[in-house]
Amino acid sequence: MNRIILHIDLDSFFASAEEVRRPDIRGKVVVVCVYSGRTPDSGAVSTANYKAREYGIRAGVPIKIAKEKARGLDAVFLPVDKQYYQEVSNRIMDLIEEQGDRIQQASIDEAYLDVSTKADESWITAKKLAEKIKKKILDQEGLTCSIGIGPNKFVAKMASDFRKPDGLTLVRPEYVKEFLKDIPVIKLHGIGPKTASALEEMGIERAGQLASVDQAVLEEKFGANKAKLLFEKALGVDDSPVERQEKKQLGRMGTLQEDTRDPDRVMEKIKELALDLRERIKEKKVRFRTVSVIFVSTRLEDHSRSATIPETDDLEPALDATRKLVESFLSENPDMVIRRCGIRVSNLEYGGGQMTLEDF
Ligand code: DCP
Ligand code: CA
Repeated sequence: MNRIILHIDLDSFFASAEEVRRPDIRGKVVVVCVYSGRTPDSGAVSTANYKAREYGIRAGVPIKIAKEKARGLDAVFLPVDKQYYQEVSNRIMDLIEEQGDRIQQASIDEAYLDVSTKADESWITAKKLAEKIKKKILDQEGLTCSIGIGPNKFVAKMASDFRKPDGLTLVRPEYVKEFLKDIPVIKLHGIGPKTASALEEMGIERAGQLASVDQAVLEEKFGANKAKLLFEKALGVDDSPVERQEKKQLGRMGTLQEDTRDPDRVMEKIKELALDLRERIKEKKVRFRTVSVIFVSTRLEDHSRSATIPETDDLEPALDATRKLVESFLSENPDMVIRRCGIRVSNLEYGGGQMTLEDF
């Protein structure tokens, strides 16, 4: 059966996440930095928004040089806040997981989704699903992403990279060769800079050229295994499966009907989300020991509160704990009005969790 794989990649993730929570910096040049602390400007750019990239400011550029490039521009330099990006990422991965079960998270802002079905119209269905995912991520998190759809993970990844930001690229199996043909070898996912420059030295600059090189020549230069791999990349062949890894947490987020500070309203929403989460817990046969409530305020501040409970697969006792978390959070934050909220379980035991140390 032909496979259909989606690759979802958030656009300028850390920088866009900063723009979401800080409306005052939207539209400016936004540069997120890892400061090493030696001097005020030592360190490197972690990522920059697309506006900044127009001026050559991108991941890996030394902060000092980035500042020179940004001179005279309306630019903001911010330190990385990994905890915040992780929280946003967790919510988005939960959201993607709702759309299809076979998900493999590839990094903090990337995931593969296997949506293969037997239906003839499934490429069209896949495209509709991709549009739906893009819309959900934008509506719920204010972020754009780029999605590639292809017959395997490699092609899907190359397709998501093809048009960025906010792209959607579908590559049907019969167009894979044509699609890859003009892509520079250095851009082929999995080919490192050393191999790329070795290929360039041989006059091989694009995937199309690589695909038509004499096999013996490639084998002599790189050995049989590597040569095979290079041909596969050039032709867009990849059999690797979308490997579902055990998630470390399961959660659901939702937007309140109205912004509120009323714990009853918040709990109403959490109970509604818990219905769906309960199904997920049953399907995955997990038990959990931590329950968290997530709050997003009207000013888009992000907060969560957690409680540890005796290990269970039952959300009921967890809901009692969440009520307390909601009440104490609201009284600790008298000025905060809540726009979105969610519930999450973590500290998971898979396989029903009946197996304990005593079983051995
Ligand atoms: N990252 C980093 N240092 C790098 C590359 C990335 O700290 N050298 C971090 C910041 C990015 C995040 O990882 O926001 C995701 O990496 P991507 O390579 O997907 O880059 P972006 O999402 O920023 O940009 P793009 O729109 O090109 O995907
Ligand atoms: Ca990205």
